[in-house]
Amino acid sequence: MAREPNILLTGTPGVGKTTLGKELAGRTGLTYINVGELAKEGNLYEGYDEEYSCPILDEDRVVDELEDKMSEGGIIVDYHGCDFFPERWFHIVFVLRTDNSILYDRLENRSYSGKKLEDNIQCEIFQTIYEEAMESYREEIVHQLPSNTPEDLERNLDQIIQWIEQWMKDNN
Ligand code: DAT
Repeated sequence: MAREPNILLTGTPGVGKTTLGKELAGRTGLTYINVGELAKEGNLYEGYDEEYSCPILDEDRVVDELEDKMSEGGIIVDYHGCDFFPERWFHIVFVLRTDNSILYDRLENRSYSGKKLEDNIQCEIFQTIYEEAMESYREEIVHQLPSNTPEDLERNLDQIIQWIEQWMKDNN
């Protein structure tokens, strides 16, 4: 069977990882995995964060759960963090970026408010996830993608699909 790359889509909540990841999977046949959903289904938590009113991800169990699939290849992983995945898993990392005012509206539409909303906007302003990605992976494989408009989405899809095709040629 042909080798396929593993792709990480990361960035602040609301930047469009799920939208891009599902569409990319649909167009390429790669498998989309949403780590938030995976954790919910498997109850892969290790406690509860009172401040943010959300469960705390059990990162080790998430990694164990994904290990076999990742070693087969052809996986698109979507998560708003990236420092706990084994570096060797990913052939390329995309950090989606959204302008603050646009992100604000998207998160409000998702019923984020108060501290949770403000903290996520700050996360984007301070490019927290981009820096996390640059610290966790080789800089050459980390790419930022603008994710503000439907045109951005199409451009990102085209660019990633081209990259996948080239990777497949080079590795098979
Ligand atoms: P994430 O998975 O990063 O939390 P999402 O895919 O759920 O983000 O997208 C959040 C919202 O923004 C959703 O209503 C779809 C919309 N959206 C995503 N990408 C977009 C884009 N490039 N242009 C316009 N809207 C977009």
